[in-house]
Amino acid sequence: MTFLVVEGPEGAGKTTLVRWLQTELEAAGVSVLTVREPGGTPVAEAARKLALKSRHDMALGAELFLVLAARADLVERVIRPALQAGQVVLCDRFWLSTLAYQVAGRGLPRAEVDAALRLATGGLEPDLTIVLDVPVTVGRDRQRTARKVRDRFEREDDAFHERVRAAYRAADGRGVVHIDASQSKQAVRQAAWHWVAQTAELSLRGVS
Ligand code: T5A
Repeated sequence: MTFLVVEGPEGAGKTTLVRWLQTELEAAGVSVLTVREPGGTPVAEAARKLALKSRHDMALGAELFLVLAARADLVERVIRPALQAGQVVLCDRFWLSTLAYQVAGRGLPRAEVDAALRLATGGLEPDLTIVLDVPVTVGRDRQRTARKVRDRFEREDDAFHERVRAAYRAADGRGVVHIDASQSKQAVRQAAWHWVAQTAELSLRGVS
């Protein structure tokens, strides 16, 4: 039972790293389930569409509860069953995204969001959270080069994204590690694999 999360600001390379980790873990004989947030169930995908693509203005609380509705459904219907079945779960974004975007970015109050997060996840915490760090301009350039269609968050100004980045850089606590993602993909993979291998090993020892 190992729950791994990759986090970081826009264009940090999360999805690229998650795909690579999945391939490497599978090559090592590990059964892996990969998910991304928000999304991963029909309800969560519907909430994602509203939160990211809606053309209508929305209350900040509405945005928060859309991402939390997605998370609640994903945790209960996909992540917990997979962990209970002994799979490693690899998740592209999780609760730290909510603290970075809805608390630091949007300015919602931390204590209330923490309480709502606990309700949405039932207290589930990752064993490892890899936080990728890149300067805002580097992440945005990467998105432009990848010709990504901009969503509601990506259309926010640099000040918003600097607050998001600062929140990620300040993140600490159980299982949180930071990697300089302005390095080459190869260097990022090497650093990430170090932590993933260590965490999976510890967890395997724990259940044997
Ligand atoms: N959100 C989400 C909230 O507000 N609250 C929440 O609680 C949650 C869960 C999700 C949005 O939802 C918000 C935050 C987000 O705005 P998304 O599209 O799923 O949106 O996530 P994004 O972070 O926007 O995805 P991106 O694709 O922009 O960023 P990634 O995944 O970090 O970057 P990736 O891997 O796609 O790479 C981008 C480009 O960079 C290259 C890749 O090849 C690719 O072309 N690249 C590198 N280039 C050079 N060096 C490296 N080391 C590189 N790594 C990758």
